[in-house]
Amino acid sequence: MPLSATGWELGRPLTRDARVFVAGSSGLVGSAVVRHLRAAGFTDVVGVRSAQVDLRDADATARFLDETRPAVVVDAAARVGGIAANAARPVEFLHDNLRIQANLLDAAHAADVERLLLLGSSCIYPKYAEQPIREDSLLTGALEPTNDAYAIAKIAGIMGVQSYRREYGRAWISAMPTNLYGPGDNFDLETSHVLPALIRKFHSARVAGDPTVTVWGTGTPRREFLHVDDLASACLHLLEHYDDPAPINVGVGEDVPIADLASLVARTVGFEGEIVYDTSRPDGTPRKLLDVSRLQALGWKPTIGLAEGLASTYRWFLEQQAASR
Ligand code: GFB
Repeated sequence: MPLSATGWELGRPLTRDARVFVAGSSGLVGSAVVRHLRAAGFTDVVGVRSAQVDLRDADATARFLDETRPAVVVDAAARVGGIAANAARPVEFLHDNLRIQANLLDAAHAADVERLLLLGSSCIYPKYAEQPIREDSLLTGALEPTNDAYAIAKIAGIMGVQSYRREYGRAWISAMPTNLYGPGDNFDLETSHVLPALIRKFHSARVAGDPTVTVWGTGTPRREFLHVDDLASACLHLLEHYDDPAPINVGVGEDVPIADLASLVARTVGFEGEIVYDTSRPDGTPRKLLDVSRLQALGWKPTIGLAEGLASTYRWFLEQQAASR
């Protein structure tokens, strides 16, 4: 098998008894990564709740990694949120994510973690980047103001991985997923991302018999949506097939206008009323479709289409509603 510049055997499967620490294991992404690794035969997958180990605390993080000594770390821990949460709380989105990433990378190096995958976001790219967005467009233009604090933190995470490769020869990588959705998502109407927010809005309107549902913005921005189980599959594929300093995009290669997403959610939920737009709410970046040709060249592609993924996420949402009664 070909060796990478850091000496990593590209294509070598990870041994299934390797200890893998998934930071953020109870979140949307982390829980999907844990599910996928266990289904793939990994027998020693470790997670930790932030109540047990606050990754913003450097000493606690260093102690945990020193005690756990994983061979692999997947960093799916972050303070995340939709356009409204990012715009309202830039300090937390900047500083919490900077601390989590710096603490994890430093602790992983001290614990001699041989393989690490840091997850970022498509919002790291310039607001008006050429579409579809290639990884080398990073830092070539101004960021989208509604989420520039989070974007800077995630860009710093990429730089942290690249610095540990350069200074210590670490076979560590970073991946930039597009907008994600799926089981375990946040459905809070103010802090969530658009897809779960619309599921909740249309569901509540149908149940209450409301005549209209309000969608933020103009409905014209376009977004690409990747089911989180597909992301988890891509994470394992990258851990076994990718070892390059450049971040690598993870997406489905097509996007939809928010208005079309709203209609699809209405149909999925069974809402037959009217959709109205609140243009006092921000649109955010007009488009952020990722160029996923480098990932496809590694032999990976997604398997869950938007309509199918939306329907299964809605079923999960209904199960949670029933369980919480
Ligand atoms: O998913 P979202 O909150 O974040 O918003 P971004 C996507 C688009 O959906 C925006 C519209 O144009 C919103 O105006 N939208 C319509 C809504 N109705 C709603 C609604 O009820 N709730 C929400 N949240 N949006 C995020 C970044 O940007 O992308 C994060 O803020 C992260 O940091 C994530 O990078 C991947 O897609 O605009």
